[in-house]
Amino acid sequence: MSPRVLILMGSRNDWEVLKDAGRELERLGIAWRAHVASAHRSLVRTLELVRNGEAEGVGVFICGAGMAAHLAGVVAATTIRPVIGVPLTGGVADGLDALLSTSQMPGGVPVATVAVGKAGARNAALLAAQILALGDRDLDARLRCLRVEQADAIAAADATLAEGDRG
Ligand code: RP5
Repeated sequence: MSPRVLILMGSRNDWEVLKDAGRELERLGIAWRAHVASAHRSLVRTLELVRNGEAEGVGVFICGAGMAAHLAGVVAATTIRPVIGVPLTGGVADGLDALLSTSQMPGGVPVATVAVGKAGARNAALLAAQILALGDRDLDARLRCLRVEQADAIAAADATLAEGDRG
């Protein structure tokens, strides 16, 4: 099946975090594919993967990178499909460097930047799903169910607080 979401990561070491995006997409029944593709170490191949993905019908790109995290920006410069950047920890500022590199794009080439690390990887998948759901009623329904389940889980967690814990 052709992927609707392409996950790219700057290093094999980033997969430990980015796999949470794949897991979330899987849960929502969205076809996806992942590649290690560095903006710095393998630029030409990265551009090829983006162009091939676009030709295959990829609707959203998720790009995770740490340190001088230029992957999402380079991908956004190559495609007009939405690009979601996931900044990763590591480097001298432990994620703050990647957050700024990913989010501070010049006007004209947007990257939707999510939180640093695993929460960001998960939210990148959900945001990709929300974008795709604009043209997919079944996916829209699955996302609405997920929100209800999430709220139910919080209510269930609240119910586990002992009376004394409530003050
Ligand atoms: C970035 O540099 C990668 O996204 C990774 O997060 C970071 C370090 O890469 P490795 O040295 O771990 O391969 O390009």
